[in-house]
Amino acid sequence: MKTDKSKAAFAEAKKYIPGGVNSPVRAFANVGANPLFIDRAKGSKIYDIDGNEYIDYVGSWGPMLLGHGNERVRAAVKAAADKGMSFGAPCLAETELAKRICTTVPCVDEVRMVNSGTEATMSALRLARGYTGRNIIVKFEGCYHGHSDSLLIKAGSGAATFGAASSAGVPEDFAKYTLVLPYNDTKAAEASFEKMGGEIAAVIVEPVAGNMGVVPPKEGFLVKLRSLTEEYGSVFIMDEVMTGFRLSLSGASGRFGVDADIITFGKIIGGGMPVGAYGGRRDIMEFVSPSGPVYQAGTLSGNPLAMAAGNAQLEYLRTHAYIYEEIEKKGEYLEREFTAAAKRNGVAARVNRVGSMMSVFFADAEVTDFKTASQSDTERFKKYFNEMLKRGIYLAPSQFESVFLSGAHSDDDLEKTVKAFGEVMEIL
Ligand code: HOZ
Repeated sequence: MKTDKSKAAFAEAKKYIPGGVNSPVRAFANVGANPLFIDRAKGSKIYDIDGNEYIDYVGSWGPMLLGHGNERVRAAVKAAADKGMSFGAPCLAETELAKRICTTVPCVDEVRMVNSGTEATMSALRLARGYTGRNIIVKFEGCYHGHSDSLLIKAGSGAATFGAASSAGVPEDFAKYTLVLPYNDTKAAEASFEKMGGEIAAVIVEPVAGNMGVVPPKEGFLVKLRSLTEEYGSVFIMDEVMTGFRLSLSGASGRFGVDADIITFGKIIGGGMPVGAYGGRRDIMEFVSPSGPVYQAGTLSGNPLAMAAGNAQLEYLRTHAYIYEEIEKKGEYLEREFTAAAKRNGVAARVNRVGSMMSVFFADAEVTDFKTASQSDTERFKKYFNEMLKRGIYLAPSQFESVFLSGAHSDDDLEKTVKAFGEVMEIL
């Protein structure tokens, strides 16, 4: 596999962009490799600028549930582009997308469009604080909710990858309002609410953690968070940037049957374009400006191209909902075969999966929170990542991310992936 062009492109990029990338995990630093510069993508495949083809399990970090370049999404974006790139004024496609979300996700009455998951979670926190008149936010160790100040504390994803779970530049005065608890620990949540429940504005959680690798919620964890927040009058925020419209049409909240007060969405509702949104109970959402006193704004919010892509993708999912069952089966297949291959070769590995999200941890013990995720063998992951890449399988370049399956992954793709995994386990 020749990657000379990607190597040269990275060297050039480093002259003008910090670390050569516009988002840290992409630098491949943690897996000791040179990032691949991508030329194009179609269906389940991506192609780098050296002309190599890979089966893509990153899917732009989740939104490509239909695979890359879905015809209907592309056609919708092209048609919208012909009418104008940005208006900074209301357009019909915004209401259409908002209505789709509100009618599909039961606990969302109203929704505000923004441009990214980070904006969605940051705005949801401000709203929760404005609504409750309280300051404290509860988050869980290893969960990542974007890079705003209150949330970049003991965070997963790139923060965990680069070994600095809390960022420089976050004033202690801000950090003191963020209470970090272990994921899946209902006792810790109960104890915190008993101690200071009246001061807690919101609990924010990834209903299936995807940014410390995939960690499913234990039975009763989400239900307990729901009941505690209800009892103490705090706002329950489910961050569905990864799981929304992925784990079911109504996301993780629908899949597990647990309602939230606010749900945050990310790029999946924009068909991969820069979109985020936060939505929820009407009485809370009515606190958002111009209806209420919590200010949040943006010229590109509700951008016509992004709305067109989102409407096309969500309409496709609504009318092809069998995709969810198909992807579930693909996930089951990979989980089963990966687990068996690791066992056959005596490799200590744990495969965590929920639906189309999956992670392989090189660990003896079950991975249920950030502590156990961090105990996995990241050196082994590094070798695994590079050997899979050599065999044409493009995985997220970090132990603390997820595999994302799509409707476009074919049986042939999956078989090739299982074959590659088996070969890699033999040499690991
Ligand atoms: N933090 C993102 C994954 N959880 C990575 C985003 C990117 O590099 O595009």
